[in-house]
Order: sequence, then C-alpha cells, then structure tokens
Amino acid sequence: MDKFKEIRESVIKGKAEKVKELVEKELATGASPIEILNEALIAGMTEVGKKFKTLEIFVPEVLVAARAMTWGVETLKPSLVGKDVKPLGTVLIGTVKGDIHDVGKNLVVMMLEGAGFKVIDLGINVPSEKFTEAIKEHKPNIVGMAALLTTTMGEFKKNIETFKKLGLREQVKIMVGGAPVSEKYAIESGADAYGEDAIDAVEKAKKLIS
Ligand code: B12
Repeated sequence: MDKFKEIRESVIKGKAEKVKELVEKELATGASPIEILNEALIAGMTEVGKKFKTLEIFVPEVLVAARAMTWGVETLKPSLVGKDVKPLGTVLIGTVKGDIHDVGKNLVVMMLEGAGFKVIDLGINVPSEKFTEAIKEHKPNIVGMAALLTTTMGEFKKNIETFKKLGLREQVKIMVGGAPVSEKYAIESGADAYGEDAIDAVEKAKKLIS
C-alpha cells in the first residue's frame, strides 16, 4: 500500500496537478492502472471520507479532494478503457434526485465503458422524469442509479414504481449502488442487482444482460 502514499496524500490535500503528475509517473514505470485506482485514488478518497466524518475537514476540502481524484481518474482512463470494443449493451446511469455525489458514479461509468458497454450518463440530481424520458429515447438494457445519502436512497423505489406505472420496468434491468446501499436494500427497492464497487458493477451488468 505504501508505494502510493504520495498520491493518496495529494488526493487528500486536493493537489489535482500533483495527482495527475504522480499517476502519469506510476503508469510510465509500469504500475497496474487498477492498483493505482484502488490503492491510491479510492484509498485517498476513503481517507477523505473518514476525515469528513470526524469533522477534521469540511465541504470545501472534500470538493478539492474530489476534483483531485477526478483528475487522477481522467489520467488513468486511457489505460483502463478498452479500445475498439463492440458494445456489450447500453447502460443509462445517473445520481438520483436530491443527490449531487458523482465521484463513484463516474468511476462506474468509466469501468463500464472499459468493459465495452455504451454508457449514457444523465449526471447528478436526476429526477424521475429525466430517467423515464431517457429510457424511452435510448432503450437501454440496464438502468443504473446511484445514491450516496440515506435521505436520497428512497428515490430508487420511487423511480422503479414510476417505471412500472409507465410500462417501462419490464424493458430494462435495474442496478443500483452507492456507499449507504446494501444488496438487501437494493432488492427491497425493486432493483435487479446491487453493485458494491465499480468492478462489481461491471460484473453485475454483464450478468444482467446474459
Ligand atoms: C465527496 C463527498 C462529497 C462531495 C461530493 C463531490 C462529488 N462531486 O461527488 C460534496 C462536498 C459535494 C458532498 C456533499 C454532501 N455530502 Co458528502 N460525501 C463525500 C464523501 C467524503 C466521499 C464520497 C466519494 O466520492 N467516495 C469515493 C467513491 C469512489 O465511492 P462511492 O461514491 O461509494 O462509489 C463506489 C460505490 O459506492 C459504487 N457506486 C457508486 N455509485 C454507483 C452507481 C451504481 C449504479 C453502482 C452499481 C455502483 C455505484 O461504486 C463506486 C466505485 O467503487 C462521502 C463519505 C463516504 N464515506 O462515502 C460523504 C458523504 C456521502 N456525504 C455526506 C453528507 C451528509 C453530505 C452533505 C449532506 C453535507 C452537507 N452538510 O452539505 C452534502 C449533500 C449534497 C447533496 N445534496 O448531495 C454523508 C452521507 C451520510 C448519510 N448517511 O446520508 C457522507 C457519508 C459523509 C459522512 N460520513 O457524513 N459530499
């Protein structure tokens, strides 16, 4: 773990340029992109989460850390995303209404694209109508929903009920995720699958379309 200490510390301090530079350096020396992602970038962000919880840092610091993490992820993207792969299927994804967290969702998008899925990302704070309009327009195989707050997790169930009312539920598989979500909660909400992290999300997506 310690070999990525400098990257983790730069994520925590929100030094985006430094993170980019260090990730480039690691890639050049042959480090595994998945290892950099998990042990440097995600590990750094986990540390940020702990400091946020214990009030050691506040929203502005978390925002600059999230930006630094995003820069790191963008630097890794070409190494993680496969080239010239035939789309496995289409995934429509978004963070639910009332929720603006997108670091984890963006990672899921990147890993899905890397695995060969076409991804339509509706962004953050996505209301039910936006999901339903996009299902009608893009006819995705899978709809992915993210929620990072206990107060917004309930949107999964509300959205799925709306899809049912409009006759859209049978047309798609539904996968949900986010730090406070569990497999049990996902299934109780009416989803078909729960993705614990970005790698699990890819595995579940592949299962859902097979
Ligand atoms: C970064 C962050 C922010 C940033 C968001 C920046 C951004 N662009 O995303 C900012 C500063 C804006 C923010 C704001 C707030 N936050 Co905040 N935030 C975090 C923090 C520290 C890290 C989240 C993160 O990026 N993690 C790193 C990524 C990689 O992990 P992840 O998101 O879990 O994603 C992984 C999996 O969950 C999964 N996954 C994610 N999405 C999806 C989707 C699908 C379809 C699938 C299958 C899988 C999947 O795969 C991902 C990759 O492995 C967490 C702490 C934590 N421990 O989660 C708090 C946290 C989520 N925030 C919290 C709170 C309270 C807030 C605020 C209400 C604070 C406030 N008082 O204003 C606001 C709410 C704003 C809003 N309306 O949404 C609480 C939530 C508590 C709760 N139980 O509800 C947490 C847990 C912090 C805490 N311990 O108190 N936050």
